[in-house]
Amino acid sequence: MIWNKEKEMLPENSKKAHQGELLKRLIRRVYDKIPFYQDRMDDAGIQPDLVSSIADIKRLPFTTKDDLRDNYPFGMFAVPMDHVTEIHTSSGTTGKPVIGGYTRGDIDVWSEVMARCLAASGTTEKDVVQNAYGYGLFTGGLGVHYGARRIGATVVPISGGNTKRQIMILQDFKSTILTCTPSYCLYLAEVGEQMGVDFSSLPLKAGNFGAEPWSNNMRKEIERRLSLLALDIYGLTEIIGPGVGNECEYKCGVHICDDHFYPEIIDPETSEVLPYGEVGELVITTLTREATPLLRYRTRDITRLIPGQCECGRTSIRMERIMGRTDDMLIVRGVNVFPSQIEEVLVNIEGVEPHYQIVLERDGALDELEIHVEMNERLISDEIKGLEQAERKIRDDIESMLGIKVGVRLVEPKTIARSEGKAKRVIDKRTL
Ligand code: DLL
Repeated sequence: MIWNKEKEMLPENSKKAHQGELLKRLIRRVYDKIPFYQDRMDDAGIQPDLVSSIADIKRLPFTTKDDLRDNYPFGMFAVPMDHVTEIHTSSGTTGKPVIGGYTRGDIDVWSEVMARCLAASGTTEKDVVQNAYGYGLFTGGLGVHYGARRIGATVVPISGGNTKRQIMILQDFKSTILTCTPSYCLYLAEVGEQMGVDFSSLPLKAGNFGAEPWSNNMRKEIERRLSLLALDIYGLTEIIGPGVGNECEYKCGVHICDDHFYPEIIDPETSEVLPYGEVGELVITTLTREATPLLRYRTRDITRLIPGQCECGRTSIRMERIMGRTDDMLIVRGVNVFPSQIEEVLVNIEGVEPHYQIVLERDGALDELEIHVEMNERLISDEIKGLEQAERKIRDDIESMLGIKVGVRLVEPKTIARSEGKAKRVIDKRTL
């Protein structure tokens, strides 16, 4: 379902003109209100009236996570504090968090883009949204909350965790939409199955899953085990939170709400803008954000923009599901490895669960990569031969994909720590 046909199906030319107008206003605003941007632009000799169309965006400076840290906590705010109605932070666990400020207008935009995302997975005012993203400083909980309210659906603000209770509420409240991280969703499936729940008999029909990388195979697994339509939702605190974009029912990329968030792809090494279709780092400009506007923010997320029109009728630009982050990418014996590649293989293998961890160690000069993956109950009761076969298959498939030797260790069911939010997939014990 398309929530806002006028905005989501804007013809190409009108969209470009609209984006250009917003960019002109944005530049003026950040130059006048944020000393950081004024200095940056003065240093680069950029006048705020330089922009005449969206194509001029290429001439503007980038903003990095370090810039935000240097201006922590409120140095990047473009409005006085009495206009800020809410503050959120990124879910990062190390160092100072990254801050997002919201005016009333920002919350209004957030509600609008989140309504688009939830509607894309079929949410209407008749639905019951079980929102298992964490409430609090993390943007997941309240972002979904605002969108569901805008649609007029019934929100169940259960937040993350307390998994047995989640299953009970799912059954008793007849929740039709589930929102949480994909790893937590699989954990819900596991606990529900143990409790003897038949998900196919529940009214659950769809879910918006995101906040961490996941694969198409993991989608299939979630859809099979919970009997629902599983769509990818993307976002980050710095830009708005969840709601930057969502897949539609055609599952061919995340539609970015590009009347609010302007995306570009750059080469992370050279910062050069890459043409549509090429893989690189996603850069986003917040065209309408009032409290914490950002020019060309380097997200560190790796993806590509997908040219062409989607069958759903939306004209918004699509991006491939996030392949990893520039800072998540492991370099193992010189080869770039993304955890999502390993997950893609594991989900296709009989007898193992998509619960895994990648352990990196250094033996002398060589990196050793070992994948710990849980067996399911069936495999564990199998003969040694069955276990060896499963282990060999995983190793062969991963080695042929990555082109490097890896170790595989099958571990007992339910021994890999479950997460209520974002899963921790990599344990890097190398001291470099
Ligand atoms: O994770 C916002 C969010 C909440 C998105 C709920 C979707 C659903 P942060 O904590 O600031 O915000 O983390 C942002 O998470 O830069 C990506 O690396 C990653 N991420 C978010 N969505 C996806 C996704 C929220 N669908 C960081 N696929 C981003 C892969 C994702 N990675």
